[in-house]
Amino acid sequence: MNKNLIAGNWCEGRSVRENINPSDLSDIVGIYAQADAEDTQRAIEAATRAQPIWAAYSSQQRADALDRIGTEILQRQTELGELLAREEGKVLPEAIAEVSRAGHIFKFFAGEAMRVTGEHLDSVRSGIEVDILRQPVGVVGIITPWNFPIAIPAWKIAPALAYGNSVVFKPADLVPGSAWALADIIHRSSLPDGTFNLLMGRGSVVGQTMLESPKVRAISFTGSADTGQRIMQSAGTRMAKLQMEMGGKNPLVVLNDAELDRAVECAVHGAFFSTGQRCTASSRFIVEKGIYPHFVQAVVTRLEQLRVGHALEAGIDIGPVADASQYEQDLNYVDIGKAEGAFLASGGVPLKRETEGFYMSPALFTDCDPHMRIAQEEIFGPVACVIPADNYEQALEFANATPFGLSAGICTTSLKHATHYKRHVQSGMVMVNTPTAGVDYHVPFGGTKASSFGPREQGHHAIEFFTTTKTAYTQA
Ligand code: UN1
Repeated sequence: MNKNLIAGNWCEGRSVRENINPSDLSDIVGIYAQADAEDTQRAIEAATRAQPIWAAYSSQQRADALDRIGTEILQRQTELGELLAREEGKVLPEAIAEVSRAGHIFKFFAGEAMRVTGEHLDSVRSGIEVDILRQPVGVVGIITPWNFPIAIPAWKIAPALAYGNSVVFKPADLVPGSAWALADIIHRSSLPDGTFNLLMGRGSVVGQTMLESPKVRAISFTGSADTGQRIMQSAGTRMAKLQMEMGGKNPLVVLNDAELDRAVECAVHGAFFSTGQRCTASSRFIVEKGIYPHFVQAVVTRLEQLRVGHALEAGIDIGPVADASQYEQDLNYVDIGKAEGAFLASGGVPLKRETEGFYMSPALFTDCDPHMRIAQEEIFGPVACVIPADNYEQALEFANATPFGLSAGICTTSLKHATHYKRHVQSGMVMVNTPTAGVDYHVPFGGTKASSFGPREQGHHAIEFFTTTKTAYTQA
């Protein structure tokens, strides 16, 4: 049984949970301890005691620890990738790439630990000088989703530790395996006991205790918009610092002058790889009328070539949906799309494979109206819709017409339109001739409108959330 890590000790839980492989429901990946509210309180206490000790370590010591973590992750990327693919269902090459990304993130933030700069100014009053210092926030609560079981934990935990914070980490219930493996690596990297704590368990118990504890000064969360609202109501009202990455309904605009092959690759990769289970997934293709029939035809042809199957089988392009409730939701949206009058041009049906799993063929709806539910609500599965547009201006208007604003793409050879789109699309990330999903780890990540709240994640900009400034006035 895999235990929780509290105050430097592996601890049994009051109950346990099975981790099931969505590619093969008879395969139990492991048994994981479930923390309760009391365990969570103990972890928060330990993190509170450890934080000043860890912050007093030299930047070199913090950098060395993060670098060791990154090195081990990279050395074990195949093994950890297999575990990830087995518990989450993304295909093995994607899973290995995700593990490798996590390793690089730790190495990036090892460097960042050495690059914490301040500012020095003269005061407006003579004889006084001003220093602006960066300091850790304190105990940080980290709550992560199931769709990136190691990369998202890495891009929150690594900067938290780099800047001298301590961590209470609650991974998604569905994917404790990768989180546990990461915790084990971190545990062996000689951090003071209690600097990093792992609490596997329910959001309503572990998560809620973290949200309500005044000792947890900051919460970094990635997940659904609904959960984001609840976090705001609990932790927001007690003035915790919040960083939240939530949903998307990301548009990919395809103009008449686009290179067709590239547009099709961007669309298929962005919408359907990782089984469409990415907040950055393209779920709306907004296509100018001149290229519309060619684009739809080419996407349908490409979708029919994709192989859906067991995530660990060689040659598979799309693994299963992650769990039963997500599977039901995806298939339900296919029914909603049909009922709304969209045309189901490809896929959208459950598939049988040798092993029992949550398999479905990637669904493409065409002739969609931008106001349909399938064109407005985040589905978080392999379902995309095509919306015709009269011209660039209308495509941009449709692109902006949802509550979300995470990642927006455009395929065009027009410098004029690409430049205009980069400036005017309402999103935190914009992609020209490249998929909306699959981002770099060394630059800021985040959205606008209902997609995100608080300072950006990743890259050097992560310092905004994981530190606070202190302004020091000195009269010599
Ligand atoms: C990516 O597209 O590479 O939950 C990352 C998500 C995002 C991460 C996407 N926070 O899907």
